[in-house]
Amino acid sequence: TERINPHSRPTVSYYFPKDVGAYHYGEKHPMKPHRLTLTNALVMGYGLDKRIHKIYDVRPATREELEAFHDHDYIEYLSKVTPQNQDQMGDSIDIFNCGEDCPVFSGMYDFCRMYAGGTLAACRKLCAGTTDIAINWSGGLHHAKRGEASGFCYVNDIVLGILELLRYHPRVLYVDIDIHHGDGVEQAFYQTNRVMTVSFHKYTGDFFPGTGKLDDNGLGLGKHFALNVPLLDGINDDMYLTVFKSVIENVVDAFRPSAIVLQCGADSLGCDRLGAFNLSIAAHGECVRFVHNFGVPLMVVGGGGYTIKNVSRCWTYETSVLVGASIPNELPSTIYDSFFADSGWKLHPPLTGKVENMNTPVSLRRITTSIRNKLRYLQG
Ligand code: TV7
Ligand code: CA
Ligand code: ZN
Repeated sequence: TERINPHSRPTVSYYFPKDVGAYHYGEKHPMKPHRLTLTNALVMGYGLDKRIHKIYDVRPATREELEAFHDHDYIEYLSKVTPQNQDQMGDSIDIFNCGEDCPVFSGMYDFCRMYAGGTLAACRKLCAGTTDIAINWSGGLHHAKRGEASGFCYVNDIVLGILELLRYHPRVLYVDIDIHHGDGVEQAFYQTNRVMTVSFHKYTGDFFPGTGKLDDNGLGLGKHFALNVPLLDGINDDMYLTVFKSVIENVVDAFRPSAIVLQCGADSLGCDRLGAFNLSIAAHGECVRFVHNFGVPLMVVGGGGYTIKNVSRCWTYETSVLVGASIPNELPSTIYDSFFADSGWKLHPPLTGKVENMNTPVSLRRITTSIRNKLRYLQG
């Protein structure tokens, strides 16, 4: 099909649900929606909005839209529960897994409707063919299941977005560079050959969510259409980029996706409060550039990321990569300047070398070779 602008720069659409950064999971909780406000301030501060085709506020997703994936009873619960009435809702807390990781906070359902509404609107725009790239940094909540919350995620905007893409796209590739396994998305599409899921993550058995081993590869029609890249603590830029590029190049070759969804969880950066990898913002962004360069319609979402000054730096840099702008290392001055003093207000602070690298060239070689062999089943 023909592009709207076959000869000019790709069109980039940016989705920012108004006030999505104002929600609070709780004082001690590591998930801070405020990082979205910081990201937006830096994106605007750098003037990247001038390179973005359009910035969209978002219509919150409706109950019907959420029920395209989620159970009716679960959405009913999310829409009714409040910090005040959650004790009266009895054991529903246990049934729907809202507790410490996924607390019931004020405005929680509106928060869910907003980030999901952003990803849905973005995917519809990609289906209409009126944008080449769509960005929703508030999305990417990859752990949510059909009938329960998990790992800071209540509603799975990625699954909802991919279901929307599947109306028009024969094959959708999902790539996940959050340090956690993208279990909710993998599980939702584990039995279909129309969605290929690929997650890069820390895998040690005790690290959340505990799934995502090399040999979990799909079931039924979906056999060979789920890939997992289990990594150890402290992986550095060179090793990560070697594995990432090798795997993704082979995957795109074999699967030939008509659309790609990229989850850019920034907890894979060095110095993350919950993570244990050693990636720089430049390397994280290089993964985005590599996927972008295939020239396939692309949905980009956020995800994890718990050292919020670095999350906002990272997603700002990645926005610049996607719009094809090169931006200076000197951060623009914003009302949030105090967050960025650590590096002398730089976009690329030193983040590497804090955790010992437990990966070896041999352990990584084993993974890339195994994945190349698994992909041979696809060519049929
Ligand atoms: C996509 N790690 C989400 C990643 C979800 C990780 C976990 C916490 C955590 C929760 C808190 C908190 C925390 C300092 C860190 C087994 C448990 C251990 C709850 C205390 N501090 C994403 C989910 C992971 C909540 N969960 O991929 C309130 O860390 O390991 C676990 C499960 C049981 C529950 N307890 C933690 O990045 C967005 N949770 C402080 C306050
Ligand atoms: Ca991942
Ligand atoms: Zn994560």
